[in-house]
Amino acid sequence: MADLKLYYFPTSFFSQKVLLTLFEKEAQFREQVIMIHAGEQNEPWYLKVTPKGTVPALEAQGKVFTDSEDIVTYLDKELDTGIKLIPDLSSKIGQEVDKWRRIFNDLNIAVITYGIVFHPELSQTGMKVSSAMKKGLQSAKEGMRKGSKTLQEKAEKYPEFREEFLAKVSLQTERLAKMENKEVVIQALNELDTLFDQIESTLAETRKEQGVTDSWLLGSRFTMADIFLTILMDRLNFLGLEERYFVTSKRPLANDYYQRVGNRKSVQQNRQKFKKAANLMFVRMLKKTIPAFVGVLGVVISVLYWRARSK
Ligand SMILES: N[C@@H](CCC(=O)N[C@@H](CS)C(=O)NCC(=O)O)C(=O)O
Repeated sequence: MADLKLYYFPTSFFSQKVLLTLFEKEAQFREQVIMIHAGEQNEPWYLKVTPKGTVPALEAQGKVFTDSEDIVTYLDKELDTGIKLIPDLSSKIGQEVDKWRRIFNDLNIAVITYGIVFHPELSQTGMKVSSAMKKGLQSAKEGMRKGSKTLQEKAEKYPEFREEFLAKVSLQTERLAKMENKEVVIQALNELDTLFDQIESTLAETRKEQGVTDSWLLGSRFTMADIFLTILMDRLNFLGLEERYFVTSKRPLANDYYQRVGNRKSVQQNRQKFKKAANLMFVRMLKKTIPAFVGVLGVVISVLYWRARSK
């Protein structure tokens, strides 16, 4: 099996797509967390890995893949673990999976996620975040507002990555305008309602065709369409929007799907990673806000260690 190294951040939607794919395929991989809320993706060393300065990125067989779609396509093709998530396009299921990948890829996840951070009143039940993660998201929000200036300064400081930084400035300015515009966010949330109607009717059709009640989106086989649907539902749940999109009284099949998918080992592994992000942010917040505390803690641990040894 190829030596794989994944650069990612656990709460990043596109990183989750790759992580869940790796867990589904039971793959072995090395990993490095990139603290995107602290701007580590814009450090020169990481830009040497991927000039795009985004996560995820995958190093494999001397190459670097820098887009989650390319990464999952590569992984599914190259990792011969007996589990295939992207069926051949010549089959009916292959075409269906392809259709759903396009549908999910058209969603503007950044606008949906940060749309809720900017307009929390649009969340049904409130975001499910620890205080550290809330702070991380707030600092990401502020970072985005100040982002253009920081990136422009970086463009001057590191002329070899000037183009990349300036491209990011225009992308982020465009995104920020969308996230800050409540109407645009409401529109994106309304489009999700239409999508979930389509998901509910597809789940009903699949059940009817298969004659079973425990099928996935397109059949008994868990595919890349399910990877997308799972991380989308996890994201909406995290944003406090589960009651809007998949509460039993509204879309019972989607709700049932969400309960069942939570039993998959891969999904649990992915959720563990997500939880870890909260700890990473907490440690960072601690270091930033009370560096002396970390120093004192280090001294206390050392003293306790030497005392224990000398007994
Ligand atoms: N199309 C890319 C999108 C990657 C992307 O936008 N990643 C976000 C996190 S979900 C990121 O790295 N943001 C930090 C930044 O752009 O500086 C993919 O599918 O991999």
